[in-house]
Amino acid sequence: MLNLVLFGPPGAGKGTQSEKLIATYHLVHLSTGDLLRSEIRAGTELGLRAKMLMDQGILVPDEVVIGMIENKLNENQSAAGFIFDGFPRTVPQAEALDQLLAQYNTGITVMVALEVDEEELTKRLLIRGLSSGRPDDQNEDLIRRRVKEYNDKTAPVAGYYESQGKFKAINGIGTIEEIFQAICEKIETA
Ligand code: B4P
Repeated sequence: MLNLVLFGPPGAGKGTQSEKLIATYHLVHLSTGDLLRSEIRAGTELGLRAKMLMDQGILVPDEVVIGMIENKLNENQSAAGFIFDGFPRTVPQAEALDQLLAQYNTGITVMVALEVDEEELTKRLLIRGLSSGRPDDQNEDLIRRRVKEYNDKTAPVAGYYESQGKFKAINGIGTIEEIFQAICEKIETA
């Protein structure tokens, strides 16, 4: 079973690369950003609460996203593996994921971190904001807030996987195909 954590700051290309990886490795895609946006579209109570935080660039509480991931793991028990995109975003989320996977006698195979500087992230997200309609992509102050939230709360997750010998970093600047090939190489040698 291949369980991949795709890691990196907002706009690093996690969603973009996930689409290519799913097609190659036949993994189930679990994106907490996508799951939260679908709750927002459905107008659920969870979605309304998440929207208030996401529109300010703030992380949604751990128990909310852990609960969503638990449901998805239960629904996909015969999967060949999972790609975790945008999750875990805090160390408690990483610990909870290990506990959930242990129930299925499995664990994370490898974490691949996409490294992209803040100037490039801001540029990409502002461009996406022109067409995505995502409120969190539409102004530079909010993007800086998201990057700060990443540096404060999410960056330590890299150390969590490093201490398990599962952390691999790649340069997230280049063509989508070049970055895809670099991720595949890390997966094949994991
Ligand atoms: P996410 O939906 O996870 O979004 P993201 O970090 O903005 O994007 P990603 O890295 O996937 O970028 P993409 O490939 O699209 O999170 C949104 C919000 O949800 C968070 O701020 C938070 O509030 C909440 N949330 C989600 N998960 C959570 C969790 N676990 N805990 C708590 N809260 C959570 O790429 C961005 C752009 O760059 C695209 O336009 C793409 O075309 C472009 N691009 C990609 N690769 C490129 C390349 N190589 N060169 C040039 N451009 C490229």
